Amino acid sequence: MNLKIPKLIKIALNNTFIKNGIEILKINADVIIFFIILCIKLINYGKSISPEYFSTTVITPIIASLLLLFSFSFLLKNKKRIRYLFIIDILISALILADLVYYRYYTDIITISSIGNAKLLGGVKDAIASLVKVSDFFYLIDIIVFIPIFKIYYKKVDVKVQSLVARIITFFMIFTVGTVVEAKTFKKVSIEQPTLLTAMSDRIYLTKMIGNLNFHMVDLFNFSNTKIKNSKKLSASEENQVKSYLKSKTTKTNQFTGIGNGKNLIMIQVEALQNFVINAKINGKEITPNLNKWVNKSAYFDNYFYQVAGGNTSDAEFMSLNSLYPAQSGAAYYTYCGNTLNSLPKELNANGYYTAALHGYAEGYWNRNVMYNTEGFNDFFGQSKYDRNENVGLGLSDKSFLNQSFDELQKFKQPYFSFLITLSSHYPFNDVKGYENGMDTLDVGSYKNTLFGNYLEGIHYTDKQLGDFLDKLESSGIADNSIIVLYGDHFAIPKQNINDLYKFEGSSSSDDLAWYQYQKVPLLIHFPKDKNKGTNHTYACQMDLLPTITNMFDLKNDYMFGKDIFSTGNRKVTFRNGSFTDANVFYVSWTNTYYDIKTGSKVNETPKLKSLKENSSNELKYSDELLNHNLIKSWIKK
Ligand code: GP9
Ligand code: MN
Repeated sequence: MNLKIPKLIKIALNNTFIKNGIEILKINADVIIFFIILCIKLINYGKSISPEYFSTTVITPIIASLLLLFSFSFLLKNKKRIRYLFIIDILISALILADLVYYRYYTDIITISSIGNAKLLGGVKDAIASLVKVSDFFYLIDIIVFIPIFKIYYKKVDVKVQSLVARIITFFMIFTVGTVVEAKTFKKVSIEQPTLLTAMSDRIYLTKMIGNLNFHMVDLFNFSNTKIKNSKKLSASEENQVKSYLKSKTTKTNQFTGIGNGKNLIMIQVEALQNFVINAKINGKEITPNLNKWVNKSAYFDNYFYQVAGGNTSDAEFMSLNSLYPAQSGAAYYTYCGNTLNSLPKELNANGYYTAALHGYAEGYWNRNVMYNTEGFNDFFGQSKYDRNENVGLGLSDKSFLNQSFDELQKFKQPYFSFLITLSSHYPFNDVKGYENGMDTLDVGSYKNTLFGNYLEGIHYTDKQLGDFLDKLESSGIADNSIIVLYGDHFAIPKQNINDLYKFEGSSSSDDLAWYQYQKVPLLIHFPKDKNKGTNHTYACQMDLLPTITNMFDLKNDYMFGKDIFSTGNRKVTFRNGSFTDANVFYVSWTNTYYDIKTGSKVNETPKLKSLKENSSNELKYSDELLNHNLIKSWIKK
C-alpha cells in the first residue's frame, strides 16, 4: 500500500493531460493568486459588514463577478496582464476600504449618488481617522508584498505564454461561466424581491445577496440609466408645458389658510395602516380604539388613497413631503436623491422652523440618510440615536420609539416640524407584543395565525402606542400649539391575501374596483382644541397632503402636483400605473376598464373619460420630466 502511492503519483505526473494541466496552472499562477486573494477579501468584507446577514450563498456571486473581471486578463500577456491584475486588486481593495469606513459611520454602503452628496461626505471626512482600524491594513498587505515579488519574478523567470487562440478560448469560457452564474443570481433576487435591484431599498441585504462587486455594478447601471434618460434636454416649450400645468394647480386661499402659522407640525406616518380597520370591530372589540377616539377629535378623511410604487414607504414620504409622483421604476428616494427639491422641511426651515425626521430603523434604509439632507431636515434621529431596548418585528418597537421620541420632541426648539415614521406594524405582522404590558387582548377568532389575523393584532398594538403618544401630546399641552397629521403609508394586506379582507368586510365583489376601494389609508388632521373635527368623504390622496399643509402654514410652493384637500372643485386621484378616479368613475389601467363607482358596473369610454385618462398620463409625464431634468433647480435659479 505504502509503495503504491508514489507510484500512482509518478504515473499521474507522466500523464500528459495532468502535465498540461499543471503547466497551465503554472502559466496562470498570477491570475489564480490574485483571484483567490480577492475572493478572500470580498468574503471577509461581507462578513464584517453584515455578520447577522452573512451566508455562504454570497460566495457564488462573488466568484462569478470576479470571473467576469478576471476573464479579460487572459486577453493580455506578461507585464500588461500583471498590471491589469494589480489595478483590479488595488481598485477593489480601495472600494472595500471606502465601503468599510462608510459603513462604520452610516451603517450603509456607498452609492454613486451618495458620493455626490457633499454635505453627507463632510461627516465621514471629519471622522475618518477614528473610523479606520489597524485590521483594515489586511486589505492592503498583498499589494505591498506582491509588487516587489512580481518585479523580481518577471526579471528572473522567463514566464511562458499561452498561444493567442488558447487565451481567447479561455477568456470566452470564463466570461460565459461568469455571465451565466450572474444571470442566475439576479434572476433569483428579482423573484424573491422584485423591486430590490432597482429600488435598492436595503443595500446591506442586497450586498448579502449579490456581493459587493455586483452591488456596485448594479448601482452604476441604475445611475447611468437615470443619467441617460435625463440626458435628452427638454425643449423650452416642453419645459413651459410642465410649468404652466403646475401653475394651474396653485392653491386658492380658504378658511384654513395660515391656520398653522407659528404652530408646531407633528406628522406621523404609520406603517401599513389601512383605512378598513378604523371604526371596525372584530368579535365585538374595536381594532383601533385609540385611533377611533382621535378620528372623532380630528378632521378625518376616509377616502384617502395611498399611491406608492416601487419605493413603498419611501414613496409615501416622498409624496407627502414633495407632492411629486414616485419614480417610474425603483424608488425616488434613491434615484432623485441628488435633485434640488422644494420639500416641506426646506420651506419650514425658511420660515424659522426646526425640522427633524425620526425613525427607529437603520439610517440607510430607503436611502433616508441621504434623502433627508436633500429634503432639508435639520436632523435625522435614526436607529443609532435610540436606545434599542425593545424589539418588535423589524426593529425598535413603536412603544419604545414613540416614548423616546416624545422625550426628544420636548427638547426641540419651537416651532418645529417633527416627522415620525413608525415600524412595528410591518409585514408579516407575526411578532405581536403588548398584551403582556396590559394592552386589551384582541380575539381575531378564525383569523388567528393567518396573515390577516396577525395584521389585526399588529395594528391593534400600534394603535395602543399611537394612542399613548397622542394622549401625551394632549396632556402635556403640546397639542394645543400643534397641528398633528397622521396617515398610513400603504397597504398591509397584499393582493394574494385579499380574500380574507373581503370576507371580513362581507364584500360581495372581488373585482379590480373592489380591490382599489380597499387601497385607502386614513388621514387625520388634528387641530388645537379639537377644532374642525368631522369626517370628510372627499376623494383625495397622498399627493394632496403637501398642498394642504403649505396652505395651512402659509408656505409658498409652486411645484406641487397635488391639490389642497380642503379646496373645493373637481378632484382626481392618479396612481403611478395610470389608473385614476374622480370619485364617480374608477379607471383601472392594467385592463383598460372604467367602472362606475356607484353601481360597480363597467362603463364604456366616453370622450370625457378619455380626456381624464390623458390628463392623468400627462400629469405623470410632467412629474417625471420635472424630476428627470431636475427642473426645480433651474427654476429656483431663474
Ligand atoms: C423601514 C420601513 C419599512 O425603515 O420604513 O419600509 P417598507 O418595507 O414598508 O417599504
Ligand atoms: Mn411601510
